[in-house]
Amino acid sequence: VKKYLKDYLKRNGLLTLSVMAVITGCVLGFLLRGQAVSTQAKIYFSFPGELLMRLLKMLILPLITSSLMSGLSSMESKACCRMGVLTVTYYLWTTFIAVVVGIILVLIIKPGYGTEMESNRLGGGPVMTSADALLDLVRNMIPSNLVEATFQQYKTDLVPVPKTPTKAVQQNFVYIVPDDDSSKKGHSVLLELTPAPEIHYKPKPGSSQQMNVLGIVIFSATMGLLLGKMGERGLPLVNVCQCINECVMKIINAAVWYFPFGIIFLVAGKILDMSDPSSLGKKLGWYGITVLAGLFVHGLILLPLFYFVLTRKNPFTFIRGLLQAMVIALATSSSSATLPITMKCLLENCHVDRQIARFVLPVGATINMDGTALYEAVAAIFIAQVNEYELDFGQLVTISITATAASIGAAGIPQAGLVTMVIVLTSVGLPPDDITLIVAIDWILDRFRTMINVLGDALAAGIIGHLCRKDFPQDAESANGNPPNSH
Ligand code: DAS
Repeated sequence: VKKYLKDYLKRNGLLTLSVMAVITGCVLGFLLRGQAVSTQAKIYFSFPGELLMRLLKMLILPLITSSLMSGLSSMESKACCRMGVLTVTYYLWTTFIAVVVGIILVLIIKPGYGTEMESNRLGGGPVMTSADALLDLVRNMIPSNLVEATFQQYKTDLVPVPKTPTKAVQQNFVYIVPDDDSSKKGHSVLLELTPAPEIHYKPKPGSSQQMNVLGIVIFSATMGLLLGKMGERGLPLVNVCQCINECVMKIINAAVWYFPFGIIFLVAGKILDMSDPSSLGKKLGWYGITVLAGLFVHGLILLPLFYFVLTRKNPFTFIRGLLQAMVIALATSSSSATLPITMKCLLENCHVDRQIARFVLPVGATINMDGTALYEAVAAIFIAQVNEYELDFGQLVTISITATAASIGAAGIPQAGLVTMVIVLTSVGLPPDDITLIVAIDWILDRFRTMINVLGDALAAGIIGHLCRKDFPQDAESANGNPPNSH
């Protein structure tokens, strides 16, 4: 029995502790909700959870840059292009399928019909069109300042625009005074534009939440490819990246034993802050059930099916190796913050080739968010149903495209999907304010869609690794599950 327990704890100790931590956090949070806990006490109580989030966020930048630069630099360029095309094609395909699953379910269940929810009746003109969304996505790929952008990552928020019309003065719009106005002949004046349209919420200008991670992924991938072409000359920097990557993985291996402790306070602190569950009532119940049903169908039926069809291996054995990452995704509701653990699970439990994992995961955590895409499509149609606004087929197609684009543009941070939701709503003329209808349970749904985002990225790495196995024969370390060593 002692030997069995020792083996079990060696293999599943952390996972067991993490699951127990989530349960303990929930119990503790609901127990404390009944007490009068002061704001200051809540801050102190949530501190271990805040440390956990900061630790994970701290590792994102060095992990993404070192993984991509060291991983891509050691790849043969043809193999690398094949892998890149396969990866992006697979991501777009699974994200679109997730949206279709969500649309079908929300049209069948019809959670928004007959709800007595007060909504901002239609009239909120398009604040951001799907063209804006696509432009924003491309804009985010080329951040004007990589370093500064990194530290903006978690400042993205919705900006409540003051109700009174504000005058938007455009600095460089110059109006030449007509000749007949002798008092100001030939002068130019700044023209004050008419008051900005009455909109209440919009992503803060330039706060493009994806600017940093997507920009850094593109920059690091480009650097990795160029380093690979430099041959000997690039080796010093490649070795530096290999060493950084190895150090980051060692920090993760050491830090993971803190996670269960941090998870308890992270989850309990969130529960302390959440709005009163009874206020949700049944009106949001069917909406939440629709989202969760969609995530279940996509995450635990379709994605494993794709994995089985493409690799002929048992997908649930692979998913078993990812459980630790999915628990962290559930606790943190941030796929970027979960990235270090997802990388560890892929290399040590699922034995995916390091070079594959180092490319597919950082890119996936940035642009592949099946759970978010499904959620945004369901939420938009739910809001249309609440407004008794019949969407035609063309609008459903628009929602599927903008939900896919919005999920690509969403950052892997808590409730990012709520922010990019504005794009989907305005693309079909729905009032952006109606986000307020679904905010109350978003913090719960966010956790589950983040789990599916992480699962989708990891399964993709398994599939791409299998399809490109001839290009990347697995090296010994990652084959027998030892932590990766630099070469
Ligand atoms: N929380 C986001 C993530 O980390 C998903 C979302 O907000 O939709 O993937």
